[in-house]
Amino acid sequence: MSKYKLTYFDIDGGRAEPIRIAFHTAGINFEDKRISFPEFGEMRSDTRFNSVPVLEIDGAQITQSNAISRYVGKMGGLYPADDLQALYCDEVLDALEDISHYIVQTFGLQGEALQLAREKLVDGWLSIYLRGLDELLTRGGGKYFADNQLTVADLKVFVQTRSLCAGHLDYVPADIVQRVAPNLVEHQKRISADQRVVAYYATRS
Ligand SMILES: N[C@@H](CCC(=O)N[C@@H](CS)C(=O)NCC(=O)O)C(=O)O
Repeated sequence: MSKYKLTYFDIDGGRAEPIRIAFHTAGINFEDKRISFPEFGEMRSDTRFNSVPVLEIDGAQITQSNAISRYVGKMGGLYPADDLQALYCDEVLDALEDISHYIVQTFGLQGEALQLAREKLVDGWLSIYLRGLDELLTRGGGKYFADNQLTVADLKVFVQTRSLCAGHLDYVPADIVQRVAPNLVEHQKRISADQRVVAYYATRS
């Protein structure tokens, strides 16, 4: 059996969270290495692309959260075997990466510059992507994004919408998902109640 070590920030969210849930669902033991921001600063240059998450498989470093999600998702029955459904799943995963990219562009800004950038984000890319994801959920049948069952795409959307609804970002109203993509709020509730997700968070409390 391979040895897995996943390194990411010590938050119950972000790019590593769907991978952690998928590992747990797959019943695969992994070292959940959680680092502080100063610790990241110290190890940053040792990672392949100066970023996390990093998955080590028997000591060999793998990067790119979506690729890792697919890999672990396959082992946990959370990735479609059908090619078209896999494409649907991948489309969602990559759209979420785009959202992260636009959000990260506002990090480090302060004061009025932050407010302006966040308001532009809310009216622009964030609304466009939330609306698009709402449509993709409808395409998937309304409950899940692909395969008519829980996949890593659902986990990644759930992690993002949960964060938005928690109001973690200044100047991004906590009701943006409700206003722009109400189906995603229902989706978030559905995924958070999924027994595999509940079982994972039971290990965190
Ligand atoms: N495409 C990469 C992006 C990784 C990434 O940007 N990670 C952020 C944390 S969520 C990071 O480590 N950023 C480091 C930095 O900007 O210095 C992935 O999906 O894993």
